[in-house]
Amino acid sequence: MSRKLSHAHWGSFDAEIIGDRIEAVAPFQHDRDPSALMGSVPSAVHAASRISQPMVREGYLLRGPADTGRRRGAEPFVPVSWDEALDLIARRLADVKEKHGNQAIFGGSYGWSSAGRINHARTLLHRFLYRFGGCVDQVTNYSWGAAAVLLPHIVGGIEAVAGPVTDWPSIVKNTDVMILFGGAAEKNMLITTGGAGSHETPGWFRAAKEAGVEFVSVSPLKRDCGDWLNAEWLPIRPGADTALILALAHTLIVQDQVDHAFLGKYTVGYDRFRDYVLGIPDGTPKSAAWATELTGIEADKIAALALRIAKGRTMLTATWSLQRADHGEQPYWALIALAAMVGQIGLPGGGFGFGYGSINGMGTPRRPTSSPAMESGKNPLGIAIPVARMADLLLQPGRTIPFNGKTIVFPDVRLVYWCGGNPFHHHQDLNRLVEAWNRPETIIVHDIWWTATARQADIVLPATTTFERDDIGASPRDRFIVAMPQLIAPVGAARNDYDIFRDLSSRLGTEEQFTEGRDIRGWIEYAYERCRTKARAQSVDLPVFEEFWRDGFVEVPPPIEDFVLYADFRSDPIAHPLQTPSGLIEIFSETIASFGYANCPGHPVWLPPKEWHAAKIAERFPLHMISNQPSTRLHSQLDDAKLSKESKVAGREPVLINRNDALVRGVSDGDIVRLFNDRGACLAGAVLSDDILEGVVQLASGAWYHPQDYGTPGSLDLHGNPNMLTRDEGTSFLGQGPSAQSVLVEIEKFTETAEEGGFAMPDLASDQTC
Ligand SMILES: Nc1nc2c(c(=O)[nH]1)N[C@H]1C(S)=C(S)[C@@H](COP(=O)(O)OP(=O)(O)OC[C@H]3O[C@@H](n4cnc5c(=O)[nH]c(N)nc54)[C@H](O)[C@@H]3O)O[C@H]1N2
Ligand SMILES: Nc1nc2c(c(=O)[nH]1)N[C@H]1C(S)=C(S)[C@@H](COP(=O)(O)OP(=O)(O)OC[C@H]3O[C@@H](n4cnc5c(=O)[nH]c(N)nc54)[C@H](O)[C@@H]3O)O[C@H]1N2
Ligand SMILES: [Mo]
Repeated sequence: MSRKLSHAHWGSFDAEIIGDRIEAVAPFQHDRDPSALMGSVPSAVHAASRISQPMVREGYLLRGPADTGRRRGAEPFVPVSWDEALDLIARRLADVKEKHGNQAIFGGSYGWSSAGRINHARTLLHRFLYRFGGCVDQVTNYSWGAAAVLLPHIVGGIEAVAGPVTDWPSIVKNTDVMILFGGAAEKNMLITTGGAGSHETPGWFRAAKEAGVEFVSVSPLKRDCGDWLNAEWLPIRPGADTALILALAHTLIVQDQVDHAFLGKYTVGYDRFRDYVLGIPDGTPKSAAWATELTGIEADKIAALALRIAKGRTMLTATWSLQRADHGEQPYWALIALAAMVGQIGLPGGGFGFGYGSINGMGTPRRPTSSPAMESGKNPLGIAIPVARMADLLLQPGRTIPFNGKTIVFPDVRLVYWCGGNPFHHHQDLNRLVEAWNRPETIIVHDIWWTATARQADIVLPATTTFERDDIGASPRDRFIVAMPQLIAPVGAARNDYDIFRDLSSRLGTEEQFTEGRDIRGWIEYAYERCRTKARAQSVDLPVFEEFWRDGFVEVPPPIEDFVLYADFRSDPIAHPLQTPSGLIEIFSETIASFGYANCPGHPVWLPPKEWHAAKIAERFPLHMISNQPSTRLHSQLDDAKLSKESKVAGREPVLINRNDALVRGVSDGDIVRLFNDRGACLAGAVLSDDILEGVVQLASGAWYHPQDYGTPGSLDLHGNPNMLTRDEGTSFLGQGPSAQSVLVEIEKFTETAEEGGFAMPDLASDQTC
């Protein structure tokens, strides 16, 4: 047996290896709060759902892209050799490029891939395709797509949502109360992009509590704040946060608690916002009483909260989920306006910052040294769609959509190449995606497991996990850089994405540009050394590569001083202006107003979501479904592994239902239920609870989509993927972010004989081997 340190998005761990198997894992010695997710690693790596070798859909192998009667996902796959598969892909890419140009190749390939920064699947696909003339790409992200577009207009950059935000030492020492819109669920703190040597966020929350910081959790779900935080729970109807924030602003105005000196010196456009809040242009004051109707929170509680916010040092924060909703720009913009009215932006422990409760490492002290990374370079085609408009792109070639003041024209996509993401997990309205996915002539997917995306491809290539290759892991939200030496031989015929793309590049005449003469190990050393040079410029001495690789990790020392977001700007707004047109915080944005978008006007406004409890359609679908991040896996990763499998109820993803809602529907704990609306339906396993607001149900994202009939829109998902039900519409014309959280459903007890709910292996044609 040997023992080696390794690393994943859910943290670093020691792996125990016997032969070519990872048998067990143990926490990394420096991790303050190791994540239980590591316990799923052995079963995931050695799962029966691993793709064993390259595969081609039978109809595609026989008829190629002319195969119009294709039934992706329903037909058998034929195993082929690596050479056959790579020759086929190279031929097809060259063919599409020649006949239709690079704009017919969609290589956006959104997805988290794995924590290794060199074998980063999506980056490698981009690196490969950009050297082949480019591809249609995706910009922004599913996590905070609306904020990514909004914040640069309002505060001149994305720091407030991506980090660095005001750090925890500053909060622990200075904050009186922290208002958590969307809570701060411990489950979310298990994860960081690029992984974490140490999970520090839970510890910082605890330290803040011990230092006397008070917490208020505004959320429909009680468990969005663990009991350990002793937070006051203010249950709110999903989608109503903007109304609450406007009412808090209204209370501050009528109670004369507004910091006019701050507004005058650091902001523009407050007067227009104030008039709107007072109801001058529309006759509707956004008072606490007005918001009670919308939020379900009593007016006196709203007024008391406003006064509490104004009284001491207050940190206002919201989870990223709030902006993954219809008009998701509004709660963020409104919260910034509220923070400006309170006047504490740029003060220690005060102001605002998003995502403290969304991901591990937000606010963890970290020197601004760079992380090692692979580079994709620039897309020579220069065409990119907002990330979540992916099904629109495939369905509607030639259509134009507004996006952040510009117009995007959808090209005619013939070939889709996905590597490191799982759209049949992450995209909204999966029935619509099935329809869209049927359009392109060729779909190529690299994955490790038979996810629904791999299963619905024409050509499937098996990728190694990070544990089967050398790599390096790091995150800007963590102090550790971690060596990721290969632990075991590749499982089956799996190959590294890097090697696959190198061999494809070689067939297409771009190998030298792709590799720049380096193999994987060469890139790891190069990336580490570059990072070391940059660190030196900031007086941080990192060991040489050999030493780092031998020791397995390096810890970048924490900064000496606390970090306070916008402190420079506050100290001198002339010398340190924000990168906005005015150089100030834009409570009213002339730029956004000039776009003329009714769904995102020039200042924060209340715009009711199309789907929520007060919509007409609630008569038919009265339950608001939250599809949040899962506690037992990372998105769809590790679903077919220990922790996630153990959490299933009757073989389905658990759905949390308020006890009263269950009672009137005759649903008991452990029943299989059917969730449905006009877009689709899925099964799930009922879990009854009092910790969820009445009228709200919660079904975590990430259960592998397993329809009764693959490739057929409208088919029932047997396993519990919430994206069967979600809406595939942009947050607004500004951000065009995903709006998964604004969705209504109905639930009924499922009384038919249920088929198997979990993973389903695709059929493999048995008469062919490679
Ligand atoms: N309803 C609803 N939907 C949501 C959300 C929500 O809140 N509600 N959240 C959204 C958010 S915030 C996000 S970030 C997305 C996440 O969506 P994704 O990032 O697409 O989800 P993952 O499951 O992480 O998908 C990564 C895929 O890459 C594969 N993979 C991992 N490592 C490698 C590798 O080295 N090589 C290759 N080739 N493949 C690899 C995994 O097997 C997996 O299939 O989901 C979004 N979807
Ligand atoms: N364990 C685990 N952790 C993860 C991930 C994972 O897959 N697994 N994914 C990571 C990723 S990619 C991301 S982007 C982040 C996402 O981080 P978040 O977006 O913060 O995570 P969610 O779990 O989607 O949402 C947090 C909570 O917001 C609440 N909420 C939903 N709608 C509303 C609303 O309208 N109003 C209010 N007030 N609250 C609402 C829900 O109850 C939900 O539990 O999580 C990261 N952390
Ligand atoms: Mo995300």
